[in-house]
Amino acid sequence: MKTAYTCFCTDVIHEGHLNIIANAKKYGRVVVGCLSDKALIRYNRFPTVSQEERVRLYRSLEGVEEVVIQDDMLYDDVITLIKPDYIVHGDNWKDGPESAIRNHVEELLKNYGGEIIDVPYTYNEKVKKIDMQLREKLAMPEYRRKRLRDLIKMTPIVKAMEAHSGLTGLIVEKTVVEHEGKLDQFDAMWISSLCDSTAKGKPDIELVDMTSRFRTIDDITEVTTKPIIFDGDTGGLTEHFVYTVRSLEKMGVSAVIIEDKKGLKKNSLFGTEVEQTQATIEEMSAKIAAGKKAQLTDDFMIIARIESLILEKGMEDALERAFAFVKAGADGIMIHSRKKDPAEICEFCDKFRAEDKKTPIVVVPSSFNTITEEELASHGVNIVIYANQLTRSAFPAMQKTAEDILRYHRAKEVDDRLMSIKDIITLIDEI
Ligand code: SPV
Ligand code: MG
Repeated sequence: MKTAYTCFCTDVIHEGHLNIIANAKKYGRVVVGCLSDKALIRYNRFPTVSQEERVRLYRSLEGVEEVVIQDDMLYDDVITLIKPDYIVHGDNWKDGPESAIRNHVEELLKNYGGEIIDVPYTYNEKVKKIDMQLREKLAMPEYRRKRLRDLIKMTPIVKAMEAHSGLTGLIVEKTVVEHEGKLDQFDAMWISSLCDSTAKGKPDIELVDMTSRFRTIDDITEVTTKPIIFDGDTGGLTEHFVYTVRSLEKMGVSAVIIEDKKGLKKNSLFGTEVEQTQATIEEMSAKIAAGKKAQLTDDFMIIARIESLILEKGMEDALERAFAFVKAGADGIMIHSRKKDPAEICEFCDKFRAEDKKTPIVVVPSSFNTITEEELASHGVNIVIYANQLTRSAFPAMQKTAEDILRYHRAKEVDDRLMSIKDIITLIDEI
């Protein structure tokens, strides 16, 4: 008897999946692969049910004889293991980034005469609605909030990209690339004080008030599902910070990062070029402890950001603060640096990890941008934040367009580098 294999990465079975099984059955014994959590989060949307539940769900389907775990979005391992005669898939993988996976499967099957069966993709109102319902579930505060803690467990390094508007939120939500045969996407969003302020034409000095910052969160949560890490600046007065924690939890934000500075906060990338005052260990610890006491859910994280390297106070000071802030209740440590060389960040991470194996470490490699995610993970980093790159790429593009229209007294010269009218009007999904 021949074997027909199909890989599922869904939490809900609809007629499209049943159609795949029915087609696979025509070719042989049906084996379904359950894409593992680890692979799923790179490839598809975040799961709303556990890997074990997905296996149980697929096993319960009529016509399915066996369910195996597929641990990688590429099929190498699973093909070696079961040598299926047929790989059955919706024909939607013929286009877009997924086509790289199809091409790879085609090569693997050539080795022993296996065949791909592309089944016409089922897309109707009912399937569309199920898809929308799943998205809505993920966007709910209680799902979104806990997703960051889940991701830290699921992936070697969580990748967060800045968002400061609905549109940038959509870019972080939807951008998927294919590179060396694998798909990848961002895991989370960073609501940067720098970019949120800049988008409003204001300096990054805690001038944009919390109500306005919350409005930005609302704009983003309206159109996305990915978890949010909020840049809480200094956290403000402890008496205010406790209210901020409650509001953020309620909105479904996963984490707030507060930095150990007081008085007039300036952006860290100014370093010692401007006057900035570091809070004492006692002051910052009291703020963290008050925030943790105010927090109502188990999901939310308060992450302490250490500015000792930025303010040139030395490695020992940074480490002393890190251990003290964890003791005060911090759920994670962000260590910042504005050096181009990542050496001091790596040294901090190695020394911190020597004593604390589990508290998540967060870094923001804006200046030390040569280090790769893999290298950061090897030093024990759990979250990498790309804090401002979307803003920094959009700004010069807009400025040049404005200049060129002024220069040429018409828009023709800039048109080639603009998104087409058709693309811009279809960019936002209709309900
Ligand atoms: C931000 O993005 O606002 C940050 C990170 O706080 S940094 O600008 O590097 O200080
Ligand atoms: Mg900031």
